Amino acid sequence: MTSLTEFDAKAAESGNAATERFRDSGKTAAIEVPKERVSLLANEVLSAVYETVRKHKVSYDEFNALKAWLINVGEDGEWPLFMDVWVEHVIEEVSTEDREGNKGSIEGPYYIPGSPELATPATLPMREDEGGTPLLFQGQVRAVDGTPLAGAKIEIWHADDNGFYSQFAPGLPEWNLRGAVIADADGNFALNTVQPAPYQIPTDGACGKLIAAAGWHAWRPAHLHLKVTAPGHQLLTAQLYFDGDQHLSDDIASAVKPELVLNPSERTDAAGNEVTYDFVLDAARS
Ligand code: MBD
Ligand code: FE
Repeated sequence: MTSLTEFDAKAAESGNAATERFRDSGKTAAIEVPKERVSLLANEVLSAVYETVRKHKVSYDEFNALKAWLINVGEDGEWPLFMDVWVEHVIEEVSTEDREGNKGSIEGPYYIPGSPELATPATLPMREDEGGTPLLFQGQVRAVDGTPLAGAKIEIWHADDNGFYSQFAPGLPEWNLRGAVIADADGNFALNTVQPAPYQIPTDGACGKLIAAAGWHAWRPAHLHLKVTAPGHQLLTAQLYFDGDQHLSDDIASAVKPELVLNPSERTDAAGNEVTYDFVLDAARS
């Protein structure tokens, strides 16, 4: 048997891996949504559906196509992908609208907690021949009042130069391009990685079918995912993008904000690019 590479990735496999991860994450364990709230939200969403059906006289063929497609979303394990691509951005928006510090962005389906902790200056775990332009990413983590946050943790994960995430495509080392950098006593951090490439969400599953059937595209701009934490402060979940990327203005996941776009410059002391970006964390809600 030949061993699989990342290029053998299948939507249903990455989808099912994301579904398993979500089930195991404990995110739903303690949630009890009050009956009144469930009724209110379910009624409003269904009313919006009825309105669309009446307005556009949705046919039985269209109704059945939708039913079949919804069944496939589940079979392909793509509910996490669907929810994160088409819904999470507005949840993120309303959840963080009172923040004074850093803008954030959506988590997406491919976060894995517990990545290796690395002292600054750090290099993310990567293969010897990892593709992509080397990137030195550095900055400082501060509170809203400017106080440096010593020992802040910067978790980072991103796709490789071919658009694949470790643990969601075969053949990649377990923690490839995933790590948790601990800032120094002045809140400063530096980490070495490679610049990711623009990324297409899986096209061979149910979400890809919707995209093709609607004549959309599947692209997200190249992005780094981050979670920044420090004691007494709110978790910042963010993504950082790259100036000049052709998908900044038409991200399929609607997750780009102007404050999150990096503009790296070429290094003069080594190969690759470098960029500085500081994180400002809001105090924990009291
Ligand atoms: C991704 O890499 C991603 O960041 C999001 C939001 C959805 C699908 C794949
Ligand atoms: Fe991503």
